[in-house]
Amino acid sequence: MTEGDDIDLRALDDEELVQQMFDDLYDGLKPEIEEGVEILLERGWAPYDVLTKALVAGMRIVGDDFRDGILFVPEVLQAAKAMKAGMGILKPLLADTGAPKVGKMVIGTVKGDIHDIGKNLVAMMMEGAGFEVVDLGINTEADEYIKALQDEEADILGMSALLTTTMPYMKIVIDTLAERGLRDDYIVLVGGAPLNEEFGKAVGADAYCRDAAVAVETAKELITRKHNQRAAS
Ligand code: B1M
Repeated sequence: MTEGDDIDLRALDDEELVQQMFDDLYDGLKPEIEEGVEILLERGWAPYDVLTKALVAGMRIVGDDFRDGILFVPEVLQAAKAMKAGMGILKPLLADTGAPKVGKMVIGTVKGDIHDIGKNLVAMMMEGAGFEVVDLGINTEADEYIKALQDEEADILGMSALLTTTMPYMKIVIDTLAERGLRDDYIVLVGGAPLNEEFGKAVGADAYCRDAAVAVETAKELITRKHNQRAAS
């Protein structure tokens, strides 16, 4: 019997339920997180709000305690699994908008890095906004990104990094694109918790995206600009 079994989640009001979901995520209780997500949806919450206000906000608490040495890798892995289960329920709701396809993105977490929750979220939101997404997963090498961009005739390269030790790899990918004369063929977007605007500029990306919603907005804006430039030339 797990801790969450004691609590009737349906008896809680929204605020209490979200607090309880923070605790359940912290404790890596997958079934409770799934139930919490279902309840919030039944109560009319928008999928994006469930994602950001319950799951992403809860993961922030996990991250803080991981940083402070209160939680360790096995616990964080459990929390990540619970988060992914919640995201699994939200994915079709965020992805199935029926919007016409506006462009194609190849996305992956860079070489040496296995964090994929943020990257998955970006992929989900991009799909929801009408982009086709080719997800290369984690630990992605420059050649893999470039091969996928060419094979898939993609418009956008999205790279994610969560570690200060792996984020410099983004520059290697962008430099490799440039060496092969391909840099200007693609819009390059980068994101991940340790990055910032300045870093994005320094590695030669077109934009740094703070979160998945910004990634969607930026992708839309830059792809429209690209289409307009093509039409004018
Ligand atoms: Co890791 N980890 N971790 N970890 N982990 C961090 C990143 C860390 C900050 C924790 C901490 O100390 N507070 C720290 C990095 C410190 C640093 O680099 N300075 C850290 C560490 C040290 C490690 C290990 C080295 C630990 C160890 O083994 N000793 C190890 C590394 C393994 C490796 O990659 N080689 C490790 C392992 C793990 C787990 C496997 C346990 C697990 C990952 C599970 C998984 O992803 N499947 C894990 C987790 C879960 C985290 C934290 C707690 C949470 C990350 C997360 O999923 N956040 C994290 C702490 C933190 O970030 N505060 C931490 C939720 C997610 C929604 O946010 O990914 O930021 P985020 O994505 C956001 C934006 O950044 C943006 O949009 C998303 C949401 O809207 N975004 C993009 C992300 N990618 C984008 C791409 C884009 C655009 C936007 O492209 C266009």
